[in-house]
Amino acid sequence: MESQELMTEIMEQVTKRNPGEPLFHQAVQEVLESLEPAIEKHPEFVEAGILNRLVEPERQIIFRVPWVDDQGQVQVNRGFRVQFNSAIGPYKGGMRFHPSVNLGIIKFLGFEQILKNALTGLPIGGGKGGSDFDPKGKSNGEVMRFCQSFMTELYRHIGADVDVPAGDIGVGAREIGYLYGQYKRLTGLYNGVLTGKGLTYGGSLTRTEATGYGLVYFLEEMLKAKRQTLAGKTVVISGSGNVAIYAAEKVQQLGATVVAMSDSNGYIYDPRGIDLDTVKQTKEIERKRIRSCVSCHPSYQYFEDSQGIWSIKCDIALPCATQNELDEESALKLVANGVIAIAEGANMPSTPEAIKVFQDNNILYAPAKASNAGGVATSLLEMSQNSMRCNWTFDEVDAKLKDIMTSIYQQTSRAAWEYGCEGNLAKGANIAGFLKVANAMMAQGVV
Ligand code: NDP
Ligand code: 2IT
Repeated sequence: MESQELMTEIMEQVTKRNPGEPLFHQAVQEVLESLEPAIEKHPEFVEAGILNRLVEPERQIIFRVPWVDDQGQVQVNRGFRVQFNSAIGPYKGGMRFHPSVNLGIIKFLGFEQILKNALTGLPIGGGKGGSDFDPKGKSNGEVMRFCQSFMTELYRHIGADVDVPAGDIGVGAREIGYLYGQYKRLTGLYNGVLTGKGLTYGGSLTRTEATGYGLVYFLEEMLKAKRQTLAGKTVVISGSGNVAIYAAEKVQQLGATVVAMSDSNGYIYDPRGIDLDTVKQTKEIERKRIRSCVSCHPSYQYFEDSQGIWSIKCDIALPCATQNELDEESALKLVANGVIAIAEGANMPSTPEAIKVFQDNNILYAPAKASNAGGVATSLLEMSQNSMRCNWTFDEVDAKLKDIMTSIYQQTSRAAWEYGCEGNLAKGANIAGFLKVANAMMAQGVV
């Protein structure tokens, strides 16, 4: 069968088997489209049904999460863990707590995670989980009771050598702490079963910063290839959560100016630059909206429209909030305003149409599964330290993170070149990640 025909057939199967899951379809489609040259070189993968197996999760767990709110009312949420692929190591991937979470979102994230984790060069398979629970506006007591109930089911399915969850949207240090406490209570085990732990109970230095810093290390490599640096550049960053804040911190350290940041309500803008201490205080400590930053900095302008952030003139755009947040219209505005590079901190933040705009206009484009892999890579460094019963310094972990991001950039650009699409890092990332997973699956037989 022609490889194109095979891809169409697999896509039809995915759509039929997973109805009503457009984000999962989108993620699979983007990967399949780019794998054609790899499949043509490796007919043995087709014969072994590698692609058909890759798009079907090994296991999908859905469970009830009952808890009692501060008014004494019983609340019921839904919990998910999708253990997608364990060919190269234990399942690994974050957990998202957001009201929009459903099985399709977890599958799209889990599928992306397989190839991302392969690109890190570390022994981790792909998985993802979460819940439609909304931590926003909940008291610490409510978040704790929810996390305890969630873990009371999840603990049966995870383990330090089985499946190691971490954070994602809505799951940060507070949630990981409550989840870890309950896991330890239920199992009596003190091991590295979750990553993103606090520094006092097994966490790793640099894990908090890792996704954002890693994104900027990847961006630096991409710019270096064009003899450019970050110094003096103007940067727009969407989101103001974990990834956005530490991406902003690193670009500022490297001499660029972050002129705008956002949340799901709107964005703040100041051409002289955003003060990160205020953003950290507002978002990490006070858990308030980004517009509150204006009270400390009257020079900031606030716009109640998070999409509008892409109409700001900038050299570099870093989408770090959520999927499909940057569409064709926004991409066209960025290009018209002279953007030179886009690097994705969020998972699948650019729509397929936006990616086409970047590629058609020769804009440097760093795809999420390569450029945001620093978070999960540092999670593996946390697991290593837990197993070795030791702690590395901030600089040691940061240096390893930087090496990993450089290596991901090199693998990705080399694969693009080898498979006839030089400069297309999106295809390069998919091919390089896929080849690792496919070779491991081939070696292990039909399982
Ligand atoms: P956080 O919960 O810390 O922050 C999320 C940010 O994105 C907030 O500013 C939030 O605004 C905004 N946001 C969330 N949902 C939406 C939405 N539907 N529309 C507009 N804005 C939204 O999450 P992270 O920073 O950890 O995650 C951000 C992205 O990075 C996600 O795509 C995640 O999958 C990805 N990622 C995270 C990694 C990690 O280690 N944490 C690793 C790799 C990727 P608001 O407060 O208004 O909701
Ligand atoms: O999307 C991601 O890579 C994450 N949310 C981090 C996963 C992890 O296991 O650290």
